[in-house]
Amino acid sequence: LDIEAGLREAIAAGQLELHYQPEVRLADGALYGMAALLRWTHPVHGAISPATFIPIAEQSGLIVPIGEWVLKTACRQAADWRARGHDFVIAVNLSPLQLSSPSLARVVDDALRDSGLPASALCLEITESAIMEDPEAARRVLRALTALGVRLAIDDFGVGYSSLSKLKHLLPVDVIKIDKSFVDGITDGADDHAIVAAIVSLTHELGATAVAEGVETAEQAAALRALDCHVAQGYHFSRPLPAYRCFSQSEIRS
Ligand code: G
Ligand code: G
Ligand code: NA
Repeated sequence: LDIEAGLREAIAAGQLELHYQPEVRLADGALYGMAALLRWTHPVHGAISPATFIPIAEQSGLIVPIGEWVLKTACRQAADWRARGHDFVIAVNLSPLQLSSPSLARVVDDALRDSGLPASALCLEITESAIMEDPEAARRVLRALTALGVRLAIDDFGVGYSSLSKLKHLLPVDVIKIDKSFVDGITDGADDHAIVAAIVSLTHELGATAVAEGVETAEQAAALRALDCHVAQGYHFSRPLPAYRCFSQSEIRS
């Protein structure tokens, strides 16, 4: 299977789809946001994981047109949900290459205009490591994005060893997503519990929202709630779902 050649055709052939995973407020179970996650179904090879194809899309530059499709599709879907009374923030992943693309702010602005989605309803997720690769360049792009009124999230926080206060100094952060690797050990390891407690408390001091990733059990959710972590995402609440299933029944656990 030539992933790069396949990906070149995937958008036009309608093989890409977004799934959506809820981000749930721990205090009351209300829906805080939805994270948009890319899925690719190859006509012969079936489902191919983003963990496999995103790095190839990144190396080949294909992530730029694919990312544009993701932004347009996620904004349209969120605007459609809003029109039906579902009011929340839609979170979209940006890859490092998109971050260094000079057209990013225009692409985001176009996606907002096309869909009619208010900028404040869009949260762009950037990994800590993508920012730290070139902090000055990241700062310029992120200023242009925040000038549009969108929110910014630092994804996979904690694995890159940068200090939160340094990040905050570089850019206006609205959301810190705590990496799953820390959430995994929160109920059985003193270290992970202490690390998550520190990240949550710093996040709040900076006026941002803490979102825990990869929450799989009720015990982890309870531990996070006790630490005053505001929001959680993970299989305990819901797997990522295709759009048509998101508000069909009560698929999302609170
Ligand atoms: O959802 P899943 O476990 O399959 O995703 C694997 C990885 O791919 C995650 O790190 C996720 O952040 C990333 N990913 C999923 N969708 C997108 C997307 O639309 N754009 C980018 N750049 N990364 C994505
Ligand atoms: O882009 P974002 O940080 O929202 O991506 C979250 C990633 O984690 C996606 O790849 C998603 O499929 C995956 N994921 C979400 N919840 C869980 C979970 O509870 N367990 C595991 N193993 N993966 C999860
Ligand atoms: Na992400």
